[in-house]
Amino acid sequence: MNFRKTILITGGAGFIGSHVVRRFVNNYPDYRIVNADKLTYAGNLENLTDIEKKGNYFFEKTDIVDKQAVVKLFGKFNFDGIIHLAAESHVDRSITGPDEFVFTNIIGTVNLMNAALNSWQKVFVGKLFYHISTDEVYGSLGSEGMFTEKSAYDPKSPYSASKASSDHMVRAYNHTFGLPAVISNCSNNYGPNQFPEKLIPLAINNIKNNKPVPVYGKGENIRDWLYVEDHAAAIDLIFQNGKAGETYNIGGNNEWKNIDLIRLLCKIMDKRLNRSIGTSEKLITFVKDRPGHDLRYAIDSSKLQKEMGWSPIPSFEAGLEKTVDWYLSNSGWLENIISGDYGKYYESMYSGR
Ligand code: NAD
Ligand code: TDX
Repeated sequence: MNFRKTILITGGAGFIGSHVVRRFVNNYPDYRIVNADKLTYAGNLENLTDIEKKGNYFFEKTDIVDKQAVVKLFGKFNFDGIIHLAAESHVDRSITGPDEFVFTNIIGTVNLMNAALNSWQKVFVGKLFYHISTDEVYGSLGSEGMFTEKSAYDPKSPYSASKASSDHMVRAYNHTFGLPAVISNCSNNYGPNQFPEKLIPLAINNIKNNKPVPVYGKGENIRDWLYVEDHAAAIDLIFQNGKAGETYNIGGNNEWKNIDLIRLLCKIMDKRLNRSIGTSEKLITFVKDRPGHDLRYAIDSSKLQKEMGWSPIPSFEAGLEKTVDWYLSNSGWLENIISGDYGKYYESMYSGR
């Protein structure tokens, strides 16, 4: 088949990447979608079983830190667009082991941009390098205000510092070499297929198994939660309509204190597991805080809403219920993770906390 475009999606076996791959494979049958992923602990091809046999989907096991592997990948395919999601993504892991964050998030991004420049040879018509980033690059907010595209960068964790560095490199490549690049910075995602190191799936798994639900500090930190399919829809819009050199903020307009979110989740779990109301809440356990824990994130996504007509789903409770239902009816997916190295990770991160 003759494909109209060939698109590289990096990190497509991860949480957000798998939703982006699925959306593009299904919505654009005339695009060849190449998912390049190293399959780290967070990469899981089980996330894509429903589309893996489609004729426009291709998987390449690739480590983006390996320069030669990246050059080889770009030699094999002539990419028109790159949607770059591959990253080390968990803040707690960046505190216990920052090096991998520097390698993958910074060097990996530079390797991809060098390969794109080399492949496109200054003929940039119809080409785009789209870098997926996070609201954490802006640092932490007090009780007022929201991050806009103009907010100053002030990253506070090794994770956010590595993402901020990669954002700076993308802007520098755009400015210096003319690489047609866009960046989006998104708030906390939740939904099906999220690795259970992150707050919501970790809590769902622990509540289900009657284990303590660890809440850092007093549970007063605030995050702006966005359903993962809303992020994938925003990525699609920005990939099709975004202007090179621009940045777009993506957020749920949905701020929750961690403790209030966990209480809501406990109520939903009580209903779904036919437990009397209040049973799951008893599992909440306050534990030692994350070092340097950012207090509050909130994103102003009015630019994206105005320019591209994007908006997130209105009900967080409905999104959480869908998420809980997915985890409860995909217990095999969760078991496959829990039975691997996850036990060791959990022990090292939470015992004695
Ligand atoms: P994830 O950890 O679930 O998935 C990351 C994927 O990248 C995995 O499939 C992993 O195998 C792959 N990967 C890691 N290192 C690699 C390497 N060296 N080479 C090739 N592949 C590699 O992450 P996620 O939560 O889906 O996040 C995806 C992207 O979105 C990241 O860039 C992250 O910074 C960004 N982001 C995430 C959130 C969130 O709430 N999860 C919010 C905003 C932005
Ligand atoms: O066990 C926990 N207990 C707890 O209280 C965990 C894992 C987290 N928390 C807190 C820390 C945060 O305030 O819950 C909040 C959410 O934590 P995470 O799920 O680890 O997400 P966060 O640190 O906010 O970062 C996420 O959002 C931005 C993603 O992991 C990043 O990849 C993304 O860029």
